[in-house]
Amino acid sequence: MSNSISLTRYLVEQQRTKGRITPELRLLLEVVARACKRISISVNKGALGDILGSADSENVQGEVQKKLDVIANEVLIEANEWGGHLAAMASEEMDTIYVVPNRFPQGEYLLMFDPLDGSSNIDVNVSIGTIFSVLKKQNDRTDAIEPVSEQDFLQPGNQQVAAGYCVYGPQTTLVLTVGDGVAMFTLDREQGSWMLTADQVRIPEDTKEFAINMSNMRHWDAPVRRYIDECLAGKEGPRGKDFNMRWIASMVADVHRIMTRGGVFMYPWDKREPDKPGKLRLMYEANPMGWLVEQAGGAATNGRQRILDVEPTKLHQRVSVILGSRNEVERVTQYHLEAD
Ligand code: AHM
Ligand code: MG
Repeated sequence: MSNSISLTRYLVEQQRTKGRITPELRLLLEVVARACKRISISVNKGALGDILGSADSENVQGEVQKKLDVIANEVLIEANEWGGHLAAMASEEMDTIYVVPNRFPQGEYLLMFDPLDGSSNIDVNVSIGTIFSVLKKQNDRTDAIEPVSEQDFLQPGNQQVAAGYCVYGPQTTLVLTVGDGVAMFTLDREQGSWMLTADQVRIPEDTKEFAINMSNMRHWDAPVRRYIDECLAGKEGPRGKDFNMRWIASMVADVHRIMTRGGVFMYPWDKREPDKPGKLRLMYEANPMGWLVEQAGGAATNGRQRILDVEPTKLHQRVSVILGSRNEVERVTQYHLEAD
């Protein structure tokens, strides 16, 4: 690792030397990173920038939007719509896909994002983030008469060509994979550039730390209860070791901790909404995080199946999420399979 490698140089090497990404995808990722930089500036202004509080609107999931949800969504659209690399975008904050307007050239990539993850933490000055996932339009229909549609987005996570997140915390860090492991870039505010600060990140296979919203315990399914009960039993229990717990309520921040020192993160299905498979969204939360975690040697399942193999049927589809240190994820998954 060297602290003199910028994101631009990293991406150029991924394109030129490793042949992993096309020039178009490289430019697209540069633009996403630039948009994250702008969001980071807004986040940092806080109360000085009129960005706190609610926006008096609701998103497609019926959640009240925060001003910063709306601002971050607009920043990402405005930054990405004119570059010529994209056919369309989809976001947690938009009901339907956003097709690149006719006045701009259409590219072959599809960008999905959760512009501001962990919205409940915005006003209390706790880490939040942006999550993104890039797919390629299948059977390049760029010249076809048929316009890009939601159907083009409905590809499993194993088709992603890039995925990442940016965490706006004590430092602003961009974490990225293009299928060549996971790289972390820290924003150098004086230079205005993203500098490589970790490459080939590895998540330890074992852990003594779990992340779950314990207030939902009474709603969980038996396998999740079993796993957490065993962790809580500590040294005296079947696991023979004490566990620690963390819950930031920003998936980005919880996943970032796991990327840094291991752990297991769970937002499982629960009985409050039996018809929904979970709270988190497959396409722009679970898939990008799932791929990043796998690229760092961890695992990500919905309790029964690899997240990346879940076939999506809807843009805003939800999914049960268990991800992080491989051996723990395999254990929770095994408990689910045994209970079936
Ligand atoms: P958001 O995308 O609307 O911010 O919601 C997703 C967030 C995750 O970041 C986090 O893990 C979870 O919701 C927290 O949920 P809860 O408040 O139920 O603990
Ligand atoms: Mg989110």
